[in-house]
Amino acid sequence: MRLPTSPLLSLALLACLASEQATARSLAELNSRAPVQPRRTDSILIDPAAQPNLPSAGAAEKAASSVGLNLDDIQGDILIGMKKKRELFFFFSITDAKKFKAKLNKEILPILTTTTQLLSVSKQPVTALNIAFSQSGLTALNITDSLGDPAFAGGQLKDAANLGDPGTADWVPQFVGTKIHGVILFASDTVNNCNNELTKLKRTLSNTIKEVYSLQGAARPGNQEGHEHFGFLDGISNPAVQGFSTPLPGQSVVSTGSILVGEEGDNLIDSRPAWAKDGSFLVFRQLKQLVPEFNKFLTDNPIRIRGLTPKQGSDLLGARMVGRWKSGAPIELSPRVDNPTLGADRNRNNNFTFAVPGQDVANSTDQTRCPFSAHIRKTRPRADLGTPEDSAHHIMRAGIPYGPEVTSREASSKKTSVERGLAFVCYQSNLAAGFQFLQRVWADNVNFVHRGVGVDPIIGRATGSPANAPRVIGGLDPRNASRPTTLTTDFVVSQGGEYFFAPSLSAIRNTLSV
Ligand code: N7H
Repeated sequence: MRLPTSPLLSLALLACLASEQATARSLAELNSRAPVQPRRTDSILIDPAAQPNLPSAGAAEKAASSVGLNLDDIQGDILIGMKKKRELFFFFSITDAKKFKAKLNKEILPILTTTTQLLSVSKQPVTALNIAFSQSGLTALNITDSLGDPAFAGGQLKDAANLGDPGTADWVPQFVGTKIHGVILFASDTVNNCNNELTKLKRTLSNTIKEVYSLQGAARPGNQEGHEHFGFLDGISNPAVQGFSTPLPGQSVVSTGSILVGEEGDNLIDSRPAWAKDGSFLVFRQLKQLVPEFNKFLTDNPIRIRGLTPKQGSDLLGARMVGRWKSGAPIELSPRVDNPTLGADRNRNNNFTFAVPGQDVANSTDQTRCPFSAHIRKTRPRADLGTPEDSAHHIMRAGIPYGPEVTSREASSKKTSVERGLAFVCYQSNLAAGFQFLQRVWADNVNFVHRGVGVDPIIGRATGSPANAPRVIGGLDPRNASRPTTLTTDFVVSQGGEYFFAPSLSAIRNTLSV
């Protein structure tokens, strides 16, 4: 090739050639690395109108930088909430720690999904992947630092009685013992994607781990998307986390450190090992739900109020047990019939307290709108404990339903024959203030928020009581709040679980995998 005589032209041509060569080189490099993943056009996440929406990647980045939070270092599931379309939980034990650490560093770390990645569809991988370790898992990895959380250190099995579980006869056998060292979460829009990624991962980790157990979760189909198996819309009242999202009216606001260890607001910040920063304690509970039995109880015991049909009376009883209608509308704002427009309005569906104007909260006996025992009042009493609301016990719920829809045979026999329920997941920086507190101190306590109101009818059980022991619940009848209702079935049955710690990516890189 003849070179041009003009020095300017030759410079331009050389630059052009160099850039073409660079492009060719980078394409070749790209091709020699991982196969190009198909681009995602559809989100991994659901977005029901009633749930707080996620911030855009830009807004989250701006909020995060204002508090010095690095969303690229925080595993994606922690701040996202109950929004996955499909999620597979894979529980494993480590059989060769040295080889596992090498794989963790080289093969798993690069494919872990960060918070930033989940916030925009174009950055989402085909299947998102997160990892968390139990105390026995950290021990297997030779991590000797204490994370400063006794419940985590002891494991969930030790906590079973404390949480109100009537022994462990109903537990999935694999959760009994300390065999589970970790859990890998796969989230995608199809079960196939989750399974394909699991197959790849098992190949990658072969000879370093053993599969212990797995559970596939899925958002319910059609217009039940976002609803749990009893039919109620879920994930409405997760808190807004400072440095991440902007609160909606009435939404609780928590400090970054309520959810993330080592951040501002983590009350044990000084005693945490440095590497634990920006990790979070993950509670996993497999909670079986007896849906036909729950429905039968509602059908058999409608609240009889003039103007309501028996079906409406049954719906009202269910709504009073939960504190919200199936649409998500709070009964505090719509006390007699469902109001789907209110339920779907994220700007209004959290904007309430249970305070009655003119009544002293501490001595209030008024349950005409919402019973003291209702699930959402037990787990977030709002102004019942005074204002401003104490945010010490807020958690980030991130679970997903599992199991099939109720079959027509089950519906007609009013008996569960196929297991379904909630793969309950929540994140917090302190188990004793978060999940453990909500379950033990509030939901299972017959005297919270007032003496004798009974346990939470959805998840509450008096500690030490046998399975299906009668549970006497106050306040479910709005015409006569002192009339107790006795439940003789546990509609939610704990199948056990484990406590995990979901570390930051840098903790995995610099500490857990070396
Ligand atoms: Fe609950 N349910 O369908 O009845 N939950 N929950 N939960 N839950 C909530 O407000 C349910 C469980 C909390 O801030 C809603 O997002 C079921 C455990 C908290 O106002 C519904 C199961 C724990 C809140 C359900 C189950 C909690 C909450 C309303 C088990 C903790 C927010 C939707 C199978 C120990 C309260 C919403 C607030 C809300 C149901 C489990 C805690 C519909 C079926 C184990 C903190």
